[in-house]
Amino acid sequence: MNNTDDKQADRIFAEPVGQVSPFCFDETVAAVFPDMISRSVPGYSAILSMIGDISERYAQDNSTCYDLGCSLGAATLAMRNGIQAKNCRIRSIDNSSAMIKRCEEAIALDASTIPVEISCGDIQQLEIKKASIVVLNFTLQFIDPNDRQTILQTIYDGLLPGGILILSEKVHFDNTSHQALMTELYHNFKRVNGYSDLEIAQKRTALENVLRSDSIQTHQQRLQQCGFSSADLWFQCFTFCSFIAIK
Ligand code: GEK
Repeated sequence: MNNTDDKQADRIFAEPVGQVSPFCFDETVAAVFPDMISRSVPGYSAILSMIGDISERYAQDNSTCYDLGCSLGAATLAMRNGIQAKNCRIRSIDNSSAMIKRCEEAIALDASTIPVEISCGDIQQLEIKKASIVVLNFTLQFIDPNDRQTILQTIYDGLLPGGILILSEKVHFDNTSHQALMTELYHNFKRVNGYSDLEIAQKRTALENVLRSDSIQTHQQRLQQCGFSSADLWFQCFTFCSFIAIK
C-alpha cells in the first residue's frame, strides 16, 4: 500500500500525561496512523491483502464498493487494486477531516483508474445503493452500540443480491480467563512492536468509552437479524477478527 510507506513513528502516548484525554482521530493521529495501526492491530496488513483478494471475487459489474471509516484509504486501495469487475466505483467516507485530506493524497498517487469518491462525513448519514462490497474495517467499534443494528441494516438493504459486508472488529470474550489470556497475548504483541507498558496503558485509557467492543456472538446475531444468509469469521488473532457476511 502506498500510504504505509515513509511511516512517521507513533509516539503519541510515549510520555506520561496527568490526565489522558479520550482518543480522537485528529491531525496528530492521522500523521502517524499507518505506523499506529500496523503496530496495534495484529494481522492488519494480512486483512488488507485479503480484502483485495475478496474484492476480486465479489465485486460485481456496474456496482459500488464502499469503504466506511476509510481513514487513510488502505482498504480503498486494496479494493481498487483487487477489483476486476467492469464499471465499478468506490465510495470512501470518514468523519475525520485530517484523515480525509491524507486519504485524498494517497488515492491520487495510486495508478488504478477505478473511480473513487472520497468524502468527509458520518457513515450513519450515507445512502448505500447498488453495493456489491461494503467494508467496515475496524470502524463499527467506534459507533454508538445502540446505532449499530440500524447501520448494518442500511448496509444490508443497499447490497445487491450476492453482495458482501466485510466487518473487522476488536472483540471481547465473555469467558473471563480467555479474555485475560487474549489481552495478555495482545499486550505482548504490542511490546514486541516497540510500545512501552506506559504507552499501552495510556492508549488503553484513551480508548475507554471510545472503542466499545462486542462479542463475536453479538456481531453474528446482529448480522443474522439483518437478513444476511451467512455471517462467518474468516480471520481472528487474539481479540481482533473479521467477518464476511453474504446477502
Ligand atoms: C483502515 N478502515 O485503515 N463516520 C465516519 N467515520 C467514522 C465514524 C463515523 N461515524 N466514526 C469513526 N470513524 C481503516 C481503519 S480506523 C480504526 C479505520 C482504528 C472513523 C475514524 O475517523 C477513523 O478514521 C476510523 O473510523 C477508524 O482500514 O483506528 O482502530
